[in-house]
Amino acid sequence: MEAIKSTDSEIFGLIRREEQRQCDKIRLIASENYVSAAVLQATGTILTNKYSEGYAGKRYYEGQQIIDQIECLAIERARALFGAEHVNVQPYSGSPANMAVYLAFLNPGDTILGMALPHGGHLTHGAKVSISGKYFQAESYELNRETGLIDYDAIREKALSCRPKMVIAGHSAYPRHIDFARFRAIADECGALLMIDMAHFAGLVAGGVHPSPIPFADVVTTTTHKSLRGPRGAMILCKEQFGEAIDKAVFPGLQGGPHNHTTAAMAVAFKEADSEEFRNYARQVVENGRTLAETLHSNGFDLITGGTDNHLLLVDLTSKNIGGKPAAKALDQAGIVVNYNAIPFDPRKPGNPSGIRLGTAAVTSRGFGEREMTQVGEWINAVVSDPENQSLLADIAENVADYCRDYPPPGINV
Ligand code: DSN
Repeated sequence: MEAIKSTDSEIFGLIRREEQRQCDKIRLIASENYVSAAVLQATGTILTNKYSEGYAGKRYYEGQQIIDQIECLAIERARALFGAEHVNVQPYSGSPANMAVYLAFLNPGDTILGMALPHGGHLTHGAKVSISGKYFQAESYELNRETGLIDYDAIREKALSCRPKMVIAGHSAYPRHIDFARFRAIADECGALLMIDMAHFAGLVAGGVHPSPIPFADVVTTTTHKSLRGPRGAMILCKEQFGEAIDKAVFPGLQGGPHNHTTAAMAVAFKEADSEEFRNYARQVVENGRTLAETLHSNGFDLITGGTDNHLLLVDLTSKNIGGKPAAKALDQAGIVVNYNAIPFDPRKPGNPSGIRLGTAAVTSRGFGEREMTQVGEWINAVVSDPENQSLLADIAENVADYCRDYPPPGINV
């Protein structure tokens, strides 16, 4: 970073501090991860200098001899990794990927049916504040009030009554597997397309520890930077018959030139994900989720659905007499970074909901196993039990930073 240091000492200093923060804190934000040094290096290359509107063999600027090869490699690796017929690696991130799918298949005013945001869905699945809820007739399904699980019969009933043009499965905060075959059957019965957003669990699918949505969906979208451990970006995977519509929607429908440095970093990440090492990582992510769930449960925490099948836990703090926001703030002070999150049928406002969301993808990348997750669960319990005790929070933060020193994250060398 010598050049950044001499050109812009302010930004250099801030990057260094962020590196230190990422090393010293326990990152339990379910959508975050640490990329490898190789992915990081690819992201910071001269590929950022090139414009490449179009697709390999059909670009609108010359000089694509190398870029075409990079994009084709990324596509081929993604196709092999996920067993997909057609892949587009150009979406800038998850929200544009979802918008491109809507642009490909829907007209303004068409009906879509997705999981409600406060029940674990994503903004772009039809939330009223999002363009997906403003331009489309967005209907939503909720979780079962008693179990916190997806209620497939209720979704079927809703789909048959609102007749969506597209059914959307996938989530940002649902700790269990999804029955993709049930969603396929519901979409077929009401004549809808099925889009599955696997952003959160794509790495677990690649690692073979989560059912794959590919055989069931017409279109699958995913970011590449969550459990998949790639750069910030996204891709769309679909049946061959939809490939042309998807490509046209991404470019020229929604975006301009692809971010070639990101495409290269994706290719590197897909290569890394196609390995025994990554499959072991994915297994450990899920094991770590279970261990954290057990530790919290034994300390009296209520978990939505009672536990987890994936990398994600949704904790209801109602019985602990604390809101999600003050709990998240106290945990951050203690060196444990989480986000506050609504729980299904949350009686509290979104600005200070009843829950926190935890994820194990990032800590597993730095080598945490069951022993470490038990320790993390005990620290969370100590903080949530006494969140205003400043000296306790400071002590835990110091212990956390010491502890983290033995688990250097990939890609960071401080
Ligand atoms: N912001 C992501 C998450 O935290 O789940 C979703 O886009």
